[in-house]
Amino acid sequence: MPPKIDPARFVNLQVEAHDDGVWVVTLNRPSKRNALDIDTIEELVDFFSVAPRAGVRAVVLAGSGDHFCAGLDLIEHHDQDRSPADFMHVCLRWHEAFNKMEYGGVPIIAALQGAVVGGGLELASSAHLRVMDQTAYFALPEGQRGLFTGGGATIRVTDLVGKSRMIDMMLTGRVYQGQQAVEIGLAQYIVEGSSYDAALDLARKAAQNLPLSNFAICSAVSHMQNMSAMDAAYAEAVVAGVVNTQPDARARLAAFADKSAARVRPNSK
Ligand code: 1HE
Repeated sequence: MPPKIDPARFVNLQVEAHDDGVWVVTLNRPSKRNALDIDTIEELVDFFSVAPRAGVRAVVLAGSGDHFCAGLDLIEHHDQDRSPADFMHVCLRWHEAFNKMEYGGVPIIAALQGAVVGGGLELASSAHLRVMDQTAYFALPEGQRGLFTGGGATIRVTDLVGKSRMIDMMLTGRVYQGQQAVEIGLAQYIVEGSSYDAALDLARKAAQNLPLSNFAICSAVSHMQNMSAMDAAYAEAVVAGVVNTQPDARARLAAFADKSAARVRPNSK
């Protein structure tokens, strides 16, 4: 029996099933600007551990209120006065959650507004696509707080923007927003209206692909990035062997052959 997700189990996240297998996961501590405390991280681990086996076809990841996420819960961190080993284990739980997201095979579209900062940017960069509205801004204020990134920014944010920009953001607290944030790769879409509506549209579109294709897109690409070119080419061939012969693809290929399938055309002007 495939596992089921019970939305009532979640407290710091609001978890809702929509139609077409699209789920919406919303960070739900707006009074704390959705800062990531340990309970929220555990709920993310929970949801994203089960989602790939529970028929979830795409996820919109959102934050409630005016800000997507203020990063590490600095008050919890201050109050707990953690030892190095304690904080290492905190970071390992963040990695558990974010690796489940990036490598889980379920498309995740982040809907961004307001602050996407520190660990909030680490969370957003674990999604497969980022959609920002006009209020969204990105920063890594760790340097100014006497901290360092611990939730994967050195890997994922560097992947998005490159090493020099990443170091600049950390050293100087540089903030990116608007079109420039898209140009440097922090977001893939910027919209005039609600980033949530736009992310939901993209999630619905992605959910129409066959799940095995999406699994490969949202898992294999990341794994292959970690391999040598030789190994990645080999792994790609193996994944394509499985995906491109899946029985569910036959109907789509038949529709192309009998000319009933949509053709790829340029966007209308
Ligand atoms: C928080 C947090 C937080 C707000 N942890 N409680 N992240 C940062 O350095 C970002 C810190 N936060 C901010 O810069 C601002 O709060 C915001 C730009 C996000 C929002 O500003 P604003 O004016 O709307 O809100 P505020 O008045 O600053 O905060 C409202 C409440 O949210 C307040 O709580 P209250 O109980 O006094 O009302 C704040 O304490 C609370 N709050 N941000 C805890 N981050 C694995 S390593 C990752 C490393 C990092 O992520 S470093 C963190 C970087």
